[in-house]
Amino acid sequence: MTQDEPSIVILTGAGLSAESGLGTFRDAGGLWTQVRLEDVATPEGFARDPERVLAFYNARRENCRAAQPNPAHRALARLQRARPGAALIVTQNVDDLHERAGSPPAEVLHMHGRLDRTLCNFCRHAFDDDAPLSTARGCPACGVQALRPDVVWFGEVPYHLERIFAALERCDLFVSIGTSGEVHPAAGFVAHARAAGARTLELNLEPSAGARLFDKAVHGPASRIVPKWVA
Ligand code: BJW
Repeated sequence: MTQDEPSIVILTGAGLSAESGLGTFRDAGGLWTQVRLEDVATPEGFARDPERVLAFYNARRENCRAAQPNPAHRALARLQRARPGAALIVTQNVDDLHERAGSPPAEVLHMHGRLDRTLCNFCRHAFDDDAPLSTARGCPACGVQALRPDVVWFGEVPYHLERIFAALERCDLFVSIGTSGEVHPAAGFVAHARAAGARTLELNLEPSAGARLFDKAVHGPASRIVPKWVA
């Protein structure tokens, strides 16, 4: 294994940022119990009512800016800084709390995109920008008024999949933190890593949908169990 080939792949989900005040999706009181995901997190929902979708994400952007990394984000950043190139974070989270906790940006792959980036739904130009979105704003590249947050909705293809699957096939250890294991393709990563020979560990509040595929599990709040695992 060369230095730039990670030996640990860490998949993170909404549970990691829950104690930073950002809501999860499927827990009691989670986002998908408050709004219909078909309305706000699909290309069809955006086509039907773009103003509604943009208002939903403008509010999420504000919440994200106000949130702070918690001890679990900081512990993962310490691990990465202690072992440069050895631990790759693959996050489903669209917040930037890994980076703000000190994780090297090149070692964090945002497979479901980022709230602080904007995408033109017409020409696919993507750029750093978290100013409020509206249907009146035009794309800086093509001028068309079709801007949206650069996040991956249901039915769209997640980012960085080639690099992620290559890392899963080479890693010695796969760790899943704060994710329900309900959403594909991320839900299949544990089986993929395991089939390629990795040990597997789940750190979550409760057993996830894929719980039987993990060699070991620790249940509890991320801010407690992640620093303990890293130490
Ligand atoms: C704590 C905690 C604490 C709480 N400490 N833990 C039928 C079968 C299989 C697949 C499909 C199917 N029908 C359709 C599909 C595909 C679909 C899919 O998976 N659907 C399922 C729902 C069935 N997937 C897609 O469409 C994806 N694209 C795709 O498949 O493309 C095709 C393709 C793939 C590969 C190659 C080529 C083509 C895209 C999925 C996009 C998901 N987007 C969202 C929204 C992003 C933008 C936004 O934020 O608004 O991503 S949905 C939402 O779910 C978000 C999350 O990243 C994602 C995962 O959620 P996560 O992180 O797991 O959160 P929760 O809430 O579910 O779980 C939190 C967990 O934390 C819980 O277990 C808690 O207990 C725990 N927890 N507090 C520790 N303090």
